[in-house]
Amino acid sequence: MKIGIVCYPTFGGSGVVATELGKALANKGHQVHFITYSQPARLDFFSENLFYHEVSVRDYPLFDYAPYESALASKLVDVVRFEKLDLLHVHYAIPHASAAYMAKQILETFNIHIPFITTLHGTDITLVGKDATYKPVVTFSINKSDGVTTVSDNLREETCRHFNINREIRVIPNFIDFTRFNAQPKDHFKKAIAPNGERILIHTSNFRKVKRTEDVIKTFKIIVNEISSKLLMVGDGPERAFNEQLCREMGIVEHVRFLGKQDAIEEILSISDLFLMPSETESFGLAALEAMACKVPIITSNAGGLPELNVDGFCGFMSDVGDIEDMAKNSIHILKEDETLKKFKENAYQRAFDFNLEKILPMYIQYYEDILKPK
Ligand code: GMT
Repeated sequence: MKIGIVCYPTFGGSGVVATELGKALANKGHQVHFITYSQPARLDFFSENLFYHEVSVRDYPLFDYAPYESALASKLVDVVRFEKLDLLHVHYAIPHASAAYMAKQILETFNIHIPFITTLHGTDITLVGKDATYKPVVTFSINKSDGVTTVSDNLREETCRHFNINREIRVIPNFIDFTRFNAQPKDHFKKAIAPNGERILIHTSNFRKVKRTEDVIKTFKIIVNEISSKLLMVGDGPERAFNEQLCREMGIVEHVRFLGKQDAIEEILSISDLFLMPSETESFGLAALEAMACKVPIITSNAGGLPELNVDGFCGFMSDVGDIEDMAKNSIHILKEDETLKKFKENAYQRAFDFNLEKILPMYIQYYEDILKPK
């Protein structure tokens, strides 16, 4: 198949899933064309089946806001016509689904019929999409997509609850590539971070309000009073400066390191003992799955789709949003005894296997084939 993938090319979860999916499809011999405004973060190597088409937005003094959606739709028309694509797969509804719909209508005038699939990832529904600013366009473009997937049952339910949806939505969860994400022996690195054998806790995110990074720090403060430990805060975003200040006020700076954005996240996960994700909402929780694949148990909230990933008491624990006392108590339970930690680490790895790329990729391929089948 010749597939066009549209996504946000950043470190965000939807961009990561779209890029990893494209890479996996290319490995299976499909031709994959990424169409976006800059090279996707994880597309940093050569493959004969992978192509990248940049959407450049022409600026003009009249524009306060350059019209990216129109530029994307025009680029889609161009790439579909000249690369003879079979299918478009757009990740994150806004503005990708409506741009794909527009491109599809334009291509009809050339007698080219191209189906498009929209994958909803989370905030395009739960935060941004349901806002009146975008809601009519999101509703329309979901209903006009030839196929729609969500990354969890919960996100499908949320989509149907908040939007007037008149079509079937298929659930295809996030996945993990074990050839990249696995526990690697990085003892020298562990020693540098935790020279006295401290337990290492980790949080990775884009430090937006929805991630409740403040809860990570407050939970850690309770833990460090009881267990000798270090906290790694990986990523960057609007809450980071405030979080650093909070650590100073709480007197825990020497136990917390803010590492900023990191490419080789699997190496940092490999030295970690516990992953914290207290999110306000989380449609799936890809970052937690990446941790589990590296044998790191998870402490999460029970929001959104997290109960579809975290098996309470097996690979980690879940608490109500904001219940930092409970999160700290559960963390201490996992971290206190070596034997308990070892068991949770193995269980985390085992649970991650349910989302192995090799198992989830065929679901996407099957869906593409279903959509392409003549009706
Ligand atoms: O929340 C993020 O980090 C980014 C966001 C996105 O759409 O780029 O992530 C969402 O999509 C991921 C991949 O499908 C999911 O694993 C995340 O749970 C989801 N984030 C939220 O729902 C807050």
